[in-house]
Amino acid sequence: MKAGEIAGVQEALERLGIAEINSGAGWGEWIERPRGGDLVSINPSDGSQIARVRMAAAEDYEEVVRHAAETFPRWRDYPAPKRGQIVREIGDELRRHKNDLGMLVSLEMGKVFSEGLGEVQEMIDIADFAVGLSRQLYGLTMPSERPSHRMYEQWHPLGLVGVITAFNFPVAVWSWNALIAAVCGDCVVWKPSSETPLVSIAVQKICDRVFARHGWKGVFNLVIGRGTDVGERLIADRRIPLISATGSCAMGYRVAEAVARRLGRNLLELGGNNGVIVMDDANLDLALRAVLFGAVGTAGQRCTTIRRLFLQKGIARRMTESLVAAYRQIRIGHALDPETLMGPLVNRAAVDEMMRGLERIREQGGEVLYGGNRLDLPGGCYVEPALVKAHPEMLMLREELFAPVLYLVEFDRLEQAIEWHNSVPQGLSSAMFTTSLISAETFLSAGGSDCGIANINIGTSGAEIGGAFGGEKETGGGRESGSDAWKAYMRRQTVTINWSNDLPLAQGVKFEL
Ligand code: UN1
Repeated sequence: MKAGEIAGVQEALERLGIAEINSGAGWGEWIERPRGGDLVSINPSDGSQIARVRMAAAEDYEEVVRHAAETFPRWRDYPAPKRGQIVREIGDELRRHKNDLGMLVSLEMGKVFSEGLGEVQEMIDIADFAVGLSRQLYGLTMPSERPSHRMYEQWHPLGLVGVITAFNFPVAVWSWNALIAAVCGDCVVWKPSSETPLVSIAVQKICDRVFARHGWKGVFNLVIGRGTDVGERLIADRRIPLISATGSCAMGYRVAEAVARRLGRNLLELGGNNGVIVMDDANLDLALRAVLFGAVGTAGQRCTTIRRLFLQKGIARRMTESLVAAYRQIRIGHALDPETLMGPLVNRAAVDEMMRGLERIREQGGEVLYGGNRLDLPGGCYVEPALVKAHPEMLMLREELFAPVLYLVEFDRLEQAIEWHNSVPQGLSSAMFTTSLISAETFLSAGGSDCGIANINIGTSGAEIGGAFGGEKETGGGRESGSDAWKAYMRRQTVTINWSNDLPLAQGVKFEL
């Protein structure tokens, strides 16, 4: 089945203006023929070609960044609440195009339609949040130790922000960065994943139209291209004070190194290896539903996916049996089929990676209780999700295998579970299922979960935009989205004003002729 043959898809692509050959480089105008070669966007649900994109080469990158840099001083000086009004209109347009965009997300990377829609809703939510924020970029005032002196801090726009996004949340994570950066007064240069070029072009086009209504271009900018042509240039570019990147830990090490070499700032959102602890006293029905969504949703390709499940001895057998029974019922198929619960992996390489991972799991003594097979369906990207009985010392437990593989580990005591839970290099999201206040508070205390996100009676994935999102250790330490994550996109200036005719020095220092 061709992409265009699925009911409504061709019309959606046309409404979004991406049905044919697309330019992958623009700042509000598109470079007609960028010179970085062609990229074909493939639908992993059936292996068909969706459309074609011309990628940016080094000179196209230069042209885009030049426009962004020229725009910045004007955008910086445009009042923040007015910037917020433009973001409000972007939110309105996203609402209008929610179905088409959600469908395109599903088509390009294979998450089921309901999750595709959820992704667009996440963009709409952050737009609303950013609008409010545009009137709340507050600084503090502090009492001065000197008479007739006033001290305060103010937040200024930072400049250009480079945003590198991954295939699994191809547009939502961009919006966390871009919509907040925009109200903060920054211009954004976006390098999306090469797996998802079309949906990024569609979003850029929607934003372009809104900006054009207000006489702006160059605030949001897009460069689709190879890592060597575009990615490496972006991270090394001294005109770009902040690089926000989402992806693997390996990618994060590369970005951090290149950005540090020029003393730039980075905001990293890297691998997760998220654990859930289920206590004997938990509501198991709740735990089962949460684990299913957290481990199988997005075919195990969220950075927040549940990968390690720690089961207390008293409920381990029951929970394992319920999971196997539930996994048997998971309907696997085309991402846009309303019956489907789990779509394909993003590409064939991801399937190979999962199969290699499962081999290593078996070598290390892991026992596959269910699933883990490649499925012979069109496109070649389908797998069964896997349940693996694992020993706590298994090396694979320390890795993020970006596929639907869930490790089950039994434990006796809570302290033991917390120790095992924390004994991995990554630290993004975590959860506990319990009805005991003492267990819950132990998990949330400073000696409990070492992750950036810790939940009780909720899975590890599906965070709301209102909180700060990000993790510790090899996850990279960045915080995006809600709360005060906006501060990463601005520079803080501490101001002291002397409104007297004396010059008292701080700390009582005397220095007079
Ligand atoms: C990601 O997988 O990179 O919490 C982001 C969640 C989503 C975001 C995931 N709101 O699962």
